Amino acid sequence: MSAKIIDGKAIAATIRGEIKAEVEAMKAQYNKVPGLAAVLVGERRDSQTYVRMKKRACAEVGITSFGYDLPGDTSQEDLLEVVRELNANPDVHGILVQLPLPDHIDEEEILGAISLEKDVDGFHPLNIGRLSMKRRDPLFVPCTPKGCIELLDRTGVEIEGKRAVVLGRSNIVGLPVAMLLLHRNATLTICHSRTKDLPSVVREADILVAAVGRPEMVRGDWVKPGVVVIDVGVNAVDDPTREKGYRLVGDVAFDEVKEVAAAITPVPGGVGPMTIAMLLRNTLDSAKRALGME
Ligand code: NAP
Ligand code: L37
Repeated sequence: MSAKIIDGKAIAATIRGEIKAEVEAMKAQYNKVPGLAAVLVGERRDSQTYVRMKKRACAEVGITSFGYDLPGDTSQEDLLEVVRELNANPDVHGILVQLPLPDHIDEEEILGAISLEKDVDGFHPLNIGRLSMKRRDPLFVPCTPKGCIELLDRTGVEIEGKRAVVLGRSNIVGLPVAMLLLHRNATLTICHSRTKDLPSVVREADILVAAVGRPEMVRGDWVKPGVVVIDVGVNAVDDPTREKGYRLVGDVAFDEVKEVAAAITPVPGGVGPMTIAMLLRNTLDSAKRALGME
C-alpha cells in the first residue's frame, strides 16, 4: 500500500488564506498591517531564493516586507545597527535575519540583539530557552519546527504517546522540533552523526522527522510499516535532464519509503512552504500583540 502524501504546499496555501483574511480584518479595524523585515547578509544563492520567496508570500497576504540586502563583508557593528533600527521601527513587527550568517559575524550576539517581541524566527536565546523548558511560553516558536507540527496536526496524526525519532540536532531544526514533540508528549529519540546503527533506531519510530541534509539517506528498509514521515531535508542533486541542471530531494528516499509509511511529506512541496507560512503566522501574531488584539 502506498502512503498518504502530506501536501504541504496545499496546507500552506490554506494557512496563507487564513492569514490574509486576518490581515484584512486588522486593516479594516486598525488601519494597520503587519510588517516583516528580512535581513540577508552576503550572496548565498539558497538564502537569496528563500528570502525572495518570503517577501513574495508577504505580498500575497498583505504583510508589508522591508528587505535589507547587505554585502557579505558587513561588519558586526553595522549589522547590529540595522537590527537596532528595526527594533525601534513601529511599522516592523517581525525581524528575520536569514541564517547562516558569514563566518566573521557573531551569530549569537546578533540574534540576542533582536527585540524579543519581534523575534519571529524564534532564535533569540530567551525564546529558545523558554522553548526548552516546561510551561514556559516562548513568544515565538521557530518556523520550520512549528511547520512540522502543524503538518502533523492538520493531517490528524496523534503525537501523544508515540515514539518519535528526530534525525539531526541543529539549532534551527532538529533541536527545536524535538522540544516541540516532547512538549506534545511523544517519547523522543534524537539521532546525529555519532549515532550507532541508525537504521535500527529509525525503525522504532511511529513519527520520523528527518533533518540531516543528506540526500535520500533514509531507505525503505529503515522504517517501520505505518510510520509517519516528515522530511525536512532540501538537497540539490545533479540532474542533467532538468533545465536548471539539478533537482531537489529530501533526506528520505521518497519512492521507497512511501511504500512502507502511512504518510509522508514530499520534497519539494512538503515542509518548505510550511516554513514560510509559519513565518507569516508569527509576523501576524506579533502585530496583533503590538495592537493589543490578543
Ligand atoms: P545542519 O545544521 O547541517 O545539521 C545537520 C544535523 O544532521 C546535525 O545534527 C548532524 O549531526 C546530523 N547529521 C549529519 N549527517 C548525519 C548522518 N550521516 N547521520 C546522522 N546524522 C547526521 O542542517 P540543518 O540546518 O538542520 O538542515 C537540515 C536539512 O534541512 C538540510 O537539508 C536543510 O536544507 C533542510 N532545511 C529545510 C528547511 C525547510 O524549511 N524545509 C529549513 C531549514 C533547513 P551532528 O550534530 O553530529 O553534526
Ligand atoms: N525562518 N528559515 C528561517 N530562518 C532562517 O534563518 N535559514 C533560515 C530558514 N530557512 C529557510 O528559509 N528554509 C527554507 C527551505 C525551503 C523552503 C523555504 C525555506 C521552500 O519553500 N522550499 C520549497 C522549494 C524551493 C525551491 O524550489 O528552491 C519546497 O517546496 O520545499
